[in-house]
Amino acid sequence: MTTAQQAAGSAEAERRAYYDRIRPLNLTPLWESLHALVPREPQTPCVAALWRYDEIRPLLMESADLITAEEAVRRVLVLENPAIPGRSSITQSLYAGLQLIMPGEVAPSHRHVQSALRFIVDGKGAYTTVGGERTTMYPGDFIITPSWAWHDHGNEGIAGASEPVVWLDGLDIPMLRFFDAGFAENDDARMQQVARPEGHSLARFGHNMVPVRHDHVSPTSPIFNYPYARSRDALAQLQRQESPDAWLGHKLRYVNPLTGGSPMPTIATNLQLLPAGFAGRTHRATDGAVYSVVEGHGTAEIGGERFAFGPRDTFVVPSWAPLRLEATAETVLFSFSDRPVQQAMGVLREAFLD
Ligand code: 1HN
Repeated sequence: MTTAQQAAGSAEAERRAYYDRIRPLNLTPLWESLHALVPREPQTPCVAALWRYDEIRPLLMESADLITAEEAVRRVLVLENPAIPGRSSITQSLYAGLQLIMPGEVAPSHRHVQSALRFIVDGKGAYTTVGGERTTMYPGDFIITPSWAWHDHGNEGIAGASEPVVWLDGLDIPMLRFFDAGFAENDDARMQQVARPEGHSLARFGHNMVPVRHDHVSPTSPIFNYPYARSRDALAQLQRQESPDAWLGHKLRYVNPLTGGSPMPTIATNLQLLPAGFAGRTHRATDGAVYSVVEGHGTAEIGGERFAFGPRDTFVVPSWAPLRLEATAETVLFSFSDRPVQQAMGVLREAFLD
């Protein structure tokens, strides 16, 4: 060993001894962790992953034999990012799960400060009641439960149909946990009293008009069901009328009609159409995103790894991972992310590559 090596070794030993002495006082040296705390670019622990609905559906149905919706409160299989198991998180900031409600079941009324979205994946005949208004849920509908709004779900069937209904839940649970700002309570009644007719909020706010003398702007959209039929029509018309964006295809974001911002303060949502044969360019953004495939088939290349997708599959794109989308058949994708929070903080970055 050279003299220089000996000197470095004893300096290191001195430092370790010093760290040992300050640890009991709850002190730690920044210079040992500075680079990890302030990375040159995002260093997410999360990985890309895809959940195949064909594989999950039988397991979801099996869960109905194990527990009722009422006993479970919410019968959900949580989609966990494989790199951070045990945290009920699909990204660092977002929760996702697939919820099942069988014919005749009720998921009892409660409320919490976490905001929730439902994206209907499979089956019809279920409803959700949010703040006293009920809406029937159809595949592809995007539905909101605002922070602190009472909500219960049920499945009474419709038009002779009586079938299991499955939706993708997206919540800002990890964000609320981060802030230690969570509150929740159960309702006295199992189901809410319905206070307004079905379709009321869509009639008032869903046609590029708002009621005169309605001056209460809340951070959550007053529309709580954005029906698939309408969003899908818009995409179909755009496809006939303009060429697709080279990175995103035809992509629309859902808006709160009173603000033009995202429907929920913490979560942005989008619906995009990729024409058959679409071969997109690569893009990335600091908001990791969760995708639910509504229609079509294709490939998501995420950080160089290829995931083949089909209807009802879910996949997650980690923060800053390069994403390239291809569609073999005409494809419709729903997606959500924490974009509004990053925008409020002024830290959102995205790059369109290739
Ligand atoms: C919740 O209230 C629902 O209301 C779904 O359907 C998933 C996950 C964690 C906490 C509350 C729902 C949830 C949840």
